[in-house]
This record gives sequence, structure tokens and C-alpha cells, in this order.
Amino acid sequence: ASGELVLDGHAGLRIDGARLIDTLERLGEIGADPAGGVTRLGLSAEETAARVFLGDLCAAAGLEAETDAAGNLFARRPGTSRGEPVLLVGSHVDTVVQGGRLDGAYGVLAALETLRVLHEHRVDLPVEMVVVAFANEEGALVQTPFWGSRMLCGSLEDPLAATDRTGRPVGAYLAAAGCAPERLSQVAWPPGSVAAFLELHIEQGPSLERLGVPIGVVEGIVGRTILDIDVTGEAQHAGTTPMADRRDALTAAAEIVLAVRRVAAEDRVCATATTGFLEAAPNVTNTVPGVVRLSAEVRDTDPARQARGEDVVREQCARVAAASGCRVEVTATMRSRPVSTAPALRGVIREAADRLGLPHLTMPSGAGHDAQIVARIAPVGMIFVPSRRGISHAPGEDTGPGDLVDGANVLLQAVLGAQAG
Ligand code: HGY
Ligand code: MN
Ligand code: MN
Ligand code: MN
Repeated sequence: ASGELVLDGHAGLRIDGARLIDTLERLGEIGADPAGGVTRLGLSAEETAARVFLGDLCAAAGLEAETDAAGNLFARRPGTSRGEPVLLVGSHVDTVVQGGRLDGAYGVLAALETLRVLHEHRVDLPVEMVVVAFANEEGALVQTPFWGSRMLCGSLEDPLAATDRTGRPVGAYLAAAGCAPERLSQVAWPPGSVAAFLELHIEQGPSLERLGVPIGVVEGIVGRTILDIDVTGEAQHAGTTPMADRRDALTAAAEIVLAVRRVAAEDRVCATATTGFLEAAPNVTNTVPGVVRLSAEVRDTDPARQARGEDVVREQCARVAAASGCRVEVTATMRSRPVSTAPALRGVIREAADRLGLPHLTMPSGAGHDAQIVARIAPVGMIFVPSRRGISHAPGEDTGPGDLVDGANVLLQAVLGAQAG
């Protein structure tokens, strides 16, 4: 097959490790948060600055970079665009609030480094490789996770309805980022234009480090349901309102937070259940809170368990409403299905790791990734590298430089190995 021909000549090709580590450090300075970690929220000025950084890197390397109307950046070798299905490789460059410098960024910069090495060595690929930096994967500001990959796949029904938590529309963010919201309808790629998608990412959990294995081969990605929960009680004077007469939205919300935890931790209905966002109003010491907004998200690799997790959270919200006298409204803002990676690409990744003499482990992903969205339109493969102490979505996120370089070399070899299609 053509893949083997490509490999025959280039099995010894390696990425420039020092260059990868250097670009990771420099990108990590964009959105560096004085309070710790990196705050480079999707569709913010910081994410735009990250795209400018990537564009400059491309220009210096003789690659062409282009950003679509949704904020997705694509990098290609000049003159390679043939209108044929491409091998798309990348991840995202946005972060959560005070996240790490590797979640997403590592996969984008390693993909860019791979393309750079292939370009420098004039390796002719039967299937064109295109690097992508998806916009707003986290949904930390504009509340639409996987924004860029969903736009590319055409799976967001009413994209312009997306807002941040204050109601500011996505169109305002896009315009500020230099994108043209009126061209959003042209962002989706035609069916058949992605031959395959590869994403390299830090594990964000402890398994690889604990087992001392440098490479994870992802077999599937959890499904995730995000619920917005609005609790409405009555704001009252904290000194004069008898305890029995209160409709305290915050104590009701506290019951919900604990119930959400129990759904996974005790009742084992689904794999995880988390409240990560909570905001009380008026949020002063001497008023009984009248309104609380909070989130619940449930995850599982089994869609039936994911659905049951949502059902039980809703039942618990109804129970708390009845007991507290508060109104509790629950709205699902996102449901993503669990997905499997393509067995053929798992094989390609294992062979790439074997070629490099790197042990590998086949494992599920508890974190969401753009790959799970692209899986709707193309076969996907994912590579993990260890996360120190399993920490991610926090300033302590880290991976040893040797592991980062090994993972990028597995990506390079997988790109070559995937050419057989
Ligand atoms: O939350 C997630 O799993 C992803 O990193 N956005
Ligand atoms: Mn993340
Ligand atoms: Mn990520
Ligand atoms: Mn007073």
C-alpha cells in the first residue's frame, strides 16, 4: 500500500524536539494568568493572539495558514491543495480559566511540528496533511464546547444563538476576533473531505504515569451531558426572616450539588457527575440568596448510563424543589455521544509506537476532545502522553519533555503510517 511505500523511506524521520518544547513555552505565555496557569478562553482576544502566533510560525516555516469564519485555523504546505480528502491533524488552542499550557496546545504544536518536518524533508504524502487548531473547544466563555469542530462538521444547528453567561452573542466575539459571522454558514466542510483525523493530547488523568507507559492509544471517548440548573427562591432579609419562612436558593443548590455527586460517587449511575459552576445572587452576607445558577455535567462511555445519569440528576432536582419550595429549572445545553476511535487508526498508532520502541496502553478517555465530534464525519485516532500526577484543567498541568517529544514522534510516524488509508 502507499502507506508502506511512504514509511519505507521515512521510518527514521523524527520531529525537532527542542523546537517543539520552545514553541510550547512561547505559546504558553499567551494568556499566562497572573493568578496561575493559562487563561486563554475560546474566542477571546487571547485565543486570537494564539492564532496570530501560529500564523507567524507557519509563515516562518514556509507553510500557509488560514482562519475560517468560526475561528478555526488551518495550516497547509503551499501548493498541496488538491481538492481530495485530507488527513486532518490537530486539537485546540483555547483553555479553561487557569488551565494548563498543554491541554489542546500540545496537539496543535506537535501537528505543526510534524507538518514542518515533512515539508523540510519534502516528503510527498499521498493524502495531504492539514493541521487544525479548533476554536473554543472548552466552551469556558462562549458556552458552546467543541464550537470549532462542531462548525467544521456542520453539527451546530443555530450557531449564532451561542452566547457567554451574560448573554453576549458569539457574533460579537467573532467580529472582535476578525472573523466574519455572516460567513458562518460556509464553514462546514463538504461530506467526504476528511479522510481521517488524528489528535495527540495529554492524558489529563493518572493512568499512564502510574503504569509507567509513555503512550496511550485511545479506544473511545466518554459522552457528556451538560445541564444548566436555575434555582429560584426568594431574596429576603437575613436577620428578620424566620428560618421556617425562607425559600433559600443557595441551600437548595447545595442539596443539588451533593445529590449530583452521589449520582456517580455512591449510586454509580454513570462514571462521573460534577458541579463545576455556581453563582449566587445577590451574593451578599446579609440577604438570603434568591437565585442560584449552577451546572451539572454527567459522563459515561455507555450512552444508556449517560442518559440515566441525566435522568437521575433531574429527579434529584425535582426532589429538592419540592422539599425547598424553590423553583428548579433544568436545561440541557449539550449532549455529546460516546464515540469509538477507528480500529484501523489504533493499529496505525500502535505500529508507530512499536517502530519507536515505545510501550503503549489501549485506554478510554474521560475527557472530551474535538476527535469525538470529527468522528461523526471521519475515522478518528487519538494518542495520549502521560500527565504528571494526572493534573489538568489546573495550573499544575505538566508532562515531562521526553514524553512530549516521544508523543510527537508517534504522531509523525502515525501520519506516515496512515497514508494507506
Ligand atoms: O471537559 C473536557 O473534557 C474537555 O477537555 N473540554
Ligand atoms: Mn480541556
Ligand atoms: Mn483538550
Ligand atoms: Mn438594612
